[in-house]
Amino acid sequence: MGTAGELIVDSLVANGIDRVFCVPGESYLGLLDALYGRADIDTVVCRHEAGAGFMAIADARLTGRPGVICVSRGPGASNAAIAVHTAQQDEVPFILIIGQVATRNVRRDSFQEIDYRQMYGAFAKWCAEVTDPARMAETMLRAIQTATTGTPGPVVIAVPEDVLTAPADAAPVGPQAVVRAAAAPPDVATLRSWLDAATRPLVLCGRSLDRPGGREALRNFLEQWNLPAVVSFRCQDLLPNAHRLYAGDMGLANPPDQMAVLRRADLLLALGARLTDITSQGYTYPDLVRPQMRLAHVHPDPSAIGTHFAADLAVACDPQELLAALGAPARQPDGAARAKWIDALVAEWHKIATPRRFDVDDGVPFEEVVALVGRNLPNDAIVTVDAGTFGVPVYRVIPFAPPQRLLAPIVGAMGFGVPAAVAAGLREPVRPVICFVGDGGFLMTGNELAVAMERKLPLKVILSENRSYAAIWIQQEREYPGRTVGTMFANPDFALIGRAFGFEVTRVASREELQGLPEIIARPGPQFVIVETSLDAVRPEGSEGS
Ligand SMILES: Cc1ncc(C[n+]2csc(CCOP(=O)(O)OP(=O)(O)O)c2C)c(N)n1
Repeated sequence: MGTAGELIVDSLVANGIDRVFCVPGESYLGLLDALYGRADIDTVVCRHEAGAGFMAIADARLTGRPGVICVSRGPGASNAAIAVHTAQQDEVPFILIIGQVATRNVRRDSFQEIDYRQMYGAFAKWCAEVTDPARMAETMLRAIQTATTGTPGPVVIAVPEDVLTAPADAAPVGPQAVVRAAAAPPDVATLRSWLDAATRPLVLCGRSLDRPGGREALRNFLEQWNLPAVVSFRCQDLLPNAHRLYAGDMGLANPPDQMAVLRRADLLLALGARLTDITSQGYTYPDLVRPQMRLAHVHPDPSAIGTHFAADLAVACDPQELLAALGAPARQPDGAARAKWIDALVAEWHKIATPRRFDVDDGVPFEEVVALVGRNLPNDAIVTVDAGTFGVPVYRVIPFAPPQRLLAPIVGAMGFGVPAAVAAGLREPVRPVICFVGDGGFLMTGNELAVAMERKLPLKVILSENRSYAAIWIQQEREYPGRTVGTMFANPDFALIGRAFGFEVTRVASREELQGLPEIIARPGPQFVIVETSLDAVRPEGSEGS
């Protein structure tokens, strides 16, 4: 008979999970021991639980399976909190396993003890404390089901150290059946008739389509029905951005002219998208609570529908199932009118997406760096982005096209970029992985480059050095002109840091030097590019934060 710790590992493996990220702790030795010598699961040793969590999130984004991290009690579990929050807002299946204090000491305020059900109760989808090894199989079943279904999200499992080593007489369950609800035929018929009748339809597509087959189904649907689409916040990689039906994204600061056109839609089909804060432009698009246009909201999670915006048609189903059921239109819409509507939308998007020229001499405008990378982006590249003002052009001027991937924190958490790149390099060793990160975010995590070094990952890290938390500095300049505080800093020698992690380092201090960037990115080994970034270039109004 195996232990409860072994049952945890067997349950993960039975569900296709072949990698866990961890920082070890004395409170879960029994689980670590269950990972010993296993060829079917890769244990990635990390240096900080936040980075481990971000790696697991990026891995989950690429596999569709839950990302898993194992951490120690109190301090380890506290460090992991940012990943739980990110998994919740980014809709990522995620399992955090915590070694809890021994059962005899639970709720005694013992050394490093936390009640995780209280701590994580506010933002995890589910939080369990397993006090009986006989409940381990059931707990893993529910953990995987909860993390992956509806709106995917984080699950926390705390297991006392003595429970981990206790015998557990159960077989692991897996692979578990996937919940994939189909739309009811009357709803499909209604939506078909609405799509047919609409003069100015608009599809707002979101994270639920970020899974195998989702992108292809979406593109096919839009082309068949001749429908323009916008993507929800930071989901640019759902559709080719140069496609004639791509009308941009719902971002941190969509211009008023673009919003005026979007408001003219007479049918909004929210497809696999949650209408949350940024995507709904601060709950202003569509109109709260009764939208100005017909709203059809399709999402796997019924609780994501009708929470802020009253839907005229509410369909809780898998978006891909709905697209399959919708099929092709019976007749093509009026060609000229539809073309005019699409043109109006796409014209606004092109105004935003066109890279700008900057007349500055205090460094390299990072938008020009991003535009150059975008023009030379390999077809199968994975781009990871941290949070900061350097990242803003990534969402506008890189014309993403599947199978290229964008791994950016929807929650806007700094520190995500580097660990995400490391996880992507581990998962997709032959695809080019490019990471954009600022000098603030790089030092929030960054230690994950030790894993890149250990596993010999040829990552391309492009670090924007402007010696400031510029995204916040800009906002201070706007709201408290001349009174900036807490946003400027001194930097260590990043070239030494890059070399210490085994990277070849290049410093780009001028536009002339920038021209060599595509060649550097195309080199086979790990590359660390430090860009002397202009602050003047990000001074204008309308710059974004996270
Ligand atoms: C973990 C975390 N802490 C704080 C913030 C608030 N914040 C958003 S962007 C930003 C500055 C980012 O600085 P840097 O990485 O240097 O990029 P820059 O804005 O200078 O381009 C800060 C502090 C955040 N989003 N996440």
